[in-house]
Amino acid sequence: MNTDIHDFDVIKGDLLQVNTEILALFEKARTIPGMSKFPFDGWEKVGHSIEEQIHDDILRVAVVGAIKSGKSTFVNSLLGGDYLKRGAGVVTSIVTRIRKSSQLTASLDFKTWDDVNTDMQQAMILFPSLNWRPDGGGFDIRREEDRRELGKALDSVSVEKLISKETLDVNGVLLTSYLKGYGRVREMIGRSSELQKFEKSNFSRHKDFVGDDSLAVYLKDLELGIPGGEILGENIEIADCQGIDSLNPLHLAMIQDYLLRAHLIIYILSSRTGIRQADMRFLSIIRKMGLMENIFFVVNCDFNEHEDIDGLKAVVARIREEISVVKPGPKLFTFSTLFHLLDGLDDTITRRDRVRMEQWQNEKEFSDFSHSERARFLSTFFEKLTRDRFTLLLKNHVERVGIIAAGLHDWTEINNDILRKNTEGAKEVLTRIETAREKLNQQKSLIKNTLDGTSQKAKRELGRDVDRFLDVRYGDLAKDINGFVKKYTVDYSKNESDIEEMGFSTTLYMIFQDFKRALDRYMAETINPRLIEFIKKEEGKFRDLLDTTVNSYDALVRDVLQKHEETLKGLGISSRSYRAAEMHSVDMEGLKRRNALSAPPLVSTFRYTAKIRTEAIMRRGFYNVVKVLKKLMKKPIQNEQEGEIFALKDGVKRIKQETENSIAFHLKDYKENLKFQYLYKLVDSVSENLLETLLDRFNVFTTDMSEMAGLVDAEQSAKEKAVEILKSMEAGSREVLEDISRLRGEFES
Ligand SMILES: Nc1nc2c(ncn2[C@@H]2O[C@H](COP(=O)(O)OP(=O)(O)OP(=O)(O)O)[C@@H](O)[C@H]2O)c(=O)[nH]1
Ligand SMILES: [Mg+2]
Repeated sequence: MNTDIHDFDVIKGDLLQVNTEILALFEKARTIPGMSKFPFDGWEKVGHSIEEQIHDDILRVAVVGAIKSGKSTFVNSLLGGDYLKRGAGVVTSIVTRIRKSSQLTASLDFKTWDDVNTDMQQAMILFPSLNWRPDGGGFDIRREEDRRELGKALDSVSVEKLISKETLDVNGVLLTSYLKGYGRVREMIGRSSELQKFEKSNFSRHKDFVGDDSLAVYLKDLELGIPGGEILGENIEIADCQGIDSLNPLHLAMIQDYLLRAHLIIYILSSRTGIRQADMRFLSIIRKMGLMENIFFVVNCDFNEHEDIDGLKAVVARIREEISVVKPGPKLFTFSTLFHLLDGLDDTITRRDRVRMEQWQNEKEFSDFSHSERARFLSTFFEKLTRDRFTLLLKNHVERVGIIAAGLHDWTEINNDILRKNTEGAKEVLTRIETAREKLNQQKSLIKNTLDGTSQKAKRELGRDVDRFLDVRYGDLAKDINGFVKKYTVDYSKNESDIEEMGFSTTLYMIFQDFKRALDRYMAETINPRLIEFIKKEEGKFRDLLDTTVNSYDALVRDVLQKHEETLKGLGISSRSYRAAEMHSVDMEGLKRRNALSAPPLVSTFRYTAKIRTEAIMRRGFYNVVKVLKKLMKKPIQNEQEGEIFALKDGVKRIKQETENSIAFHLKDYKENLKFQYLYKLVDSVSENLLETLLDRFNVFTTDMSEMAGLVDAEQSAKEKAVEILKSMEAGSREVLEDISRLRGEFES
């Protein structure tokens, strides 16, 4: 197969053309005299939906890697322009998705006020000096009083103090960012649509949003439409993901969610740092998620960092060796993303960059190497992408269109044969066909019923597995998470000085933050990959069941059709050119993509904190309790802290209890969503599709022939007109069949 980048677009165009021609043939059938009931409703619908799917279906390419490894620069160099913000913020971050579009467009999707408030409330759990809500009502950033109180609370605990505790307090920064950006986004959120677009010359204004934490924190999603240049093809989405060693495990989960829907991964490394621990951690997560099949590695090299080309090659060799541990025989390429980006920018480049550029250009050895490596990357990568787009996005449609065209062709032949007979003969044949048709319809419902039975069985089995795996008490995941919570230990020795310095509630808050961070990380790095592994296993189980089902049904359908054809032959209807095409296994991935079916987001596994009740941990009048405790203790208390440490331990116990409860609540939620929002829907849509495809082949024989009976009696001129139309339809469908067989050829090799 020739894998020119543009081949995909050409074949896609051809397929669309063929589909249009078939739709036109249906239109033609409408003009047959006396044809009041249209026999091709079903096929026509399929034709239209195929058209839609061919346009909308998309393959996703995820660009990932450690922080500041040059991901955004890489994507820009691929697109040939400085479209993405380079060196964006750290605290908030979203996956930036890029698609081809007729003009530059940045679509910013804002969180709703509900999202924002929920987000903030979660961050406020145990936040010191925030037990001020007398009515316990929810925080609402739109209320001035709430903003003022939060501002005061933030000031009073002094975020700097928290930051100075080495662990940058994510929540503090998050809350501060929300408050800071409120004035500027107030107008934009809450409009009927939360989507804000920056188009054409305004396009680059989106960078102000992405680059400013206090604005970016309000974003839910960002999609860029780029006219594309030579690289960005149709039906592709490229996603620039944030650096994975960010402080926030939630961001890792967001990337995991994208990776699950992605088809190809490009992993960017920096030659300056080589493989870091964060890389190894992330790569092993990718492996655990079962996503190592389609991964490309790009070592982003900085010419200035290496003595000479041999020095660089030595670094790359070491990187290759290290990657091989998790991915043997990695596809690895080494070039400077910034060099190629600047190289492609021409006049828009700054003076400083130009100087840098020219210096790099003069380093012949480096720049030659980089050029050849980039070329090698582009050809390998696009060959893979083009090939995959053929097989994943088009192949199934070609098959389906083929079945429809063959059916249509047969229909015209059958009717032609009937009309050619004398009136008596034709009527006789039509009656016999009608009887055969009824039999066929019975077989059809039989197939439908058994298939329904199969999908019920699948649901029962999958449901049972899910219930077991995600059981909140005895399930594997629950046991492990609770084990983690129980084993988590706090070193109280350093807390004495903390209490003295920051007060009791701030200290407890800090302990909670450390605990939450550790647990979140455990969820993202250990629990989520296992969850994915499980879901994949269940999908595989379903697929196996399907394969057996498809095979046996396919045999059944062929058998029935063959018998029917023999009946027709006995009636003097010429034998068919059409042979029921072999059924291919169900395109489950395609159905998932097109119906937007995906497992409940992993990001949601972090929502457990939403259920943690601050008041259950920080009881009202807590300090009084401490005093009571002090009094109750037999020996006189040595110092203030002793009692407070005791109270702290009590607080930690409560934190753990609350966490376990909320995790149980959350797992139950996830379990139900996994079944009802994903697996069962998947079973339904796959069975529906399977039935449709199986029955496509019956269609030609089960269309209502009563119209034809009318025609047989019609005047000679009407009959002649009908025959003429049928003839031209037959010729048209034959041509279409030839086109399709040529298209099929494109997929082979
Ligand atoms: N000197 C030098 N700078 C580079 C090179 N590659 C990228 N940069 C710069 O490094 C900065 C970070 O690069 P980005 O492309 O934003 O990195 P990133 O991986 O997208 O970063 P995050 O998204 O924040 O994780 C940008 O200002 C780039 O211009 C290089 O080879 N040499
Ligand atoms: Mg970036």
